[in-house]
Amino acid sequence: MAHATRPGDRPEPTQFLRGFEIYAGLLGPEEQAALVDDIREVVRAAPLFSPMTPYGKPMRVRMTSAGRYGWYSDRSGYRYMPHHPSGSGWPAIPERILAIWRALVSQDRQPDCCLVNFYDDSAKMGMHQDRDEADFDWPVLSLSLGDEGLFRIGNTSRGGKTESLWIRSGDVVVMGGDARLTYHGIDRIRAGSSTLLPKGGRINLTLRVVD
Ligand SMILES: O=C(O)CCC(=O)C(=O)O
Ligand SMILES: [Mn+2]
Repeated sequence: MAHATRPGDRPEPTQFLRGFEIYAGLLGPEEQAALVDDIREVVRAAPLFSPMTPYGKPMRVRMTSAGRYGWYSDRSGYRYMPHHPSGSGWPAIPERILAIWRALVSQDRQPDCCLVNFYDDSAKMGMHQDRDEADFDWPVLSLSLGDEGLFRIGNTSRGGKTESLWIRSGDVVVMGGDARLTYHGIDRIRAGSSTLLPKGGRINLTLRVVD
């Protein structure tokens, strides 16, 4: 990481927004490129798919996961699954990604799931809470690569005023504490804003403790 990583010396957030900790520019260009290689391996083992919402519409974002669990959705609802829709197990969470969790969240408990979201130029994600996990004391760590995404942060109940910020490649956001159940979403992708991914688009990784 670009910032200090000595044990016990955590990087400081560059901004707090509605209880979310923003670490702008935490990951330098070389680390971002290495993370993209890691994600390519994950996607080779567990191809991206478009989950169906419980309402019967396919999600605009394509997804897969690494870890003991992967996030999944279909007509039966949102949940974590121990295997990919193909029936294969999910690949392990790459070590480089776990190291970011250890530096910012915990050395004692690993995340169970690394959800991989891929946004093409026209993809977005509606306002939602992350609430399919058993224990909301653990934060969700979000890491972004590639094109910029307009991240909207709301409140702990639906509706009300919101605030938005552009999340750039290499930025990390930790959603925890009183903000663990704050509504959030991605309004749009700024096509061509990064050269990290040869074909463009945005990758977002979220690390989650599930059970
Ligand atoms: O893409 C992002 O920055 C947010 C992703 C997200 O909220 C989720 O996967 O639950
Ligand atoms: Mn979320």
